[in-house]
Amino acid sequence: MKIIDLRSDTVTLPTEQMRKAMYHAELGDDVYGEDPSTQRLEKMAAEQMGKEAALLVPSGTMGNLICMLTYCARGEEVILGDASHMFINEAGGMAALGGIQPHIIPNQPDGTLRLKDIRAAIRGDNIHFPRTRLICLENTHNRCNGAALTSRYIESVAALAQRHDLLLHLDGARIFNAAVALGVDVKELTHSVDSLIFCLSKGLSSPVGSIVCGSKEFITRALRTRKILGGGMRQTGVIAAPGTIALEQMVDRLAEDHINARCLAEGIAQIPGLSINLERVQTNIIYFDLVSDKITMDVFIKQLEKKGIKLLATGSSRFRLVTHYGISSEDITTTLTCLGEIMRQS
Ligand code: TLP
Repeated sequence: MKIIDLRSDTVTLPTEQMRKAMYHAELGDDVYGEDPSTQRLEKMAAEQMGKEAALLVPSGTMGNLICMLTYCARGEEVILGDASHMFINEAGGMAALGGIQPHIIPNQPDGTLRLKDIRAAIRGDNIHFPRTRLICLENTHNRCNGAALTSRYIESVAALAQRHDLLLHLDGARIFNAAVALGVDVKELTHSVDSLIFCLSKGLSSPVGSIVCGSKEFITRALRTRKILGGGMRQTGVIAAPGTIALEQMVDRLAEDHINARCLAEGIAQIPGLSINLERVQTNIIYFDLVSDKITMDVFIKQLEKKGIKLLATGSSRFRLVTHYGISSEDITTTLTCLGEIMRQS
């Protein structure tokens, strides 16, 4: 039985060409700055993002943490969304390791933070207050239905940050999904931020790695922070080589994942007992609710598993499905058939 794994785009396996590239990668010790494959990838990533420099790191979580620790001293504050991955899903790293205080404000359903909420969260100059250092955005927004933030919105936050002498960081784990969905060059979404991370290991299907991008000066400091966290790796060419292929070959095809997500969402909307807001479906992440009282979440999950379908429970009645390179349009049809059967029989 084929397993249709819709839990996340992190489950994607490297392509044949990526595996070959890993085998043949030109290698050196990256802590000495001598791994040619890594240097190639970092140069390409910086160019694509329109930044001066880039740094390969083991994961998106470490990339975000490196940026927070590089920017902020202990007791300083970061403004970010209450539904952001950095706040909810990164094990409180900035507080645990950096003594950095997250100042959360509500994420709107479209993933944005309201400018007036950001403004109100910026601390005044008063010895009683922590010093606000930075604002963080997330694009696409994982918990807000994979919403893509527009360049216009990001620029408005950047202008606000500048006016208050603050920095702007972007958790762009899925920034290419945003660019493809909005039909813009990715640089349009990154030019106004001071730093960003993006992941090679999600929709782009590379096995390991994320990239931090920013100014040369910032990346030089981030290199030291990466070392502190134990993220200085040696023959990183084995992960950089497939990462280069990810950037060269796997970006445009994200559009297929978005089409599959849309088909899946439209099918789910037709199934009695399941509820989905179609207006929110923009990229490869969809959320739906089980609204029938005839079947429990546990039974629903078990029955799907028996049919080879995996999904992620994210709330008391809520599920997340993510389309990716390992999911075909036939898999979408199969998933919808199975969902329909389970709900009919319950
Ligand atoms: N997200 C994972 C899980 O951690 C939830 C997923 O399956 O979606 N930023 C965003 C917006 C992310 O969605 C993720 C991973 C990260 C950062 C962290 O990346 P990794 O997993 O490489 O540490």
